Amino acid sequence: MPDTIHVINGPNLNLLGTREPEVYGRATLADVEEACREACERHGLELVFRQSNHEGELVTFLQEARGSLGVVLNAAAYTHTSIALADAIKAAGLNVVEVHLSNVFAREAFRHHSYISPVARGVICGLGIDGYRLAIGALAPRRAM
Ligand code: CA2
Repeated sequence: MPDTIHVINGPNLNLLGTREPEVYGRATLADVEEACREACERHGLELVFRQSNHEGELVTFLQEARGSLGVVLNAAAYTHTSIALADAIKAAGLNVVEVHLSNVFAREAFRHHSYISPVARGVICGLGIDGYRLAIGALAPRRAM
């Protein structure tokens, strides 16, 4: 378990690549998973990759990530609304990197506030699918070359 990274995706991200490519790019969620798997393999880490449209299920996923190396979390719209997800991160003592495909600060004002950021170790936004790779690299233990 200590060498596992959990990548957790929130509501509507199962639709990636089907609509709004100008905002979210053309990659599908399967492409995101493949990129994460490659990044984890490069660092010798196990990957658990999950998506849910349901807030409570995302809370369960976070609880199940307890004891892992870290979590890459794109909570999608729940980023801007969910105290439950923030509480779950705190309660499980998780090392979380918050990721967004789009630059939320260049979008509507309601996307500028995040309940996740104050309980995250770091935040990456606006870099598309690369954000997930960078987050995995940030969570991976540094090994001597
Ligand atoms: O930029 C991101 O990654 C977001 O987390 C995506 C969320 C949005 O609510 C956040 O503010 C920023 C929305 C995900 C919706 O995904 C779609 C995928 C394809 C088509 C339409 C929506």
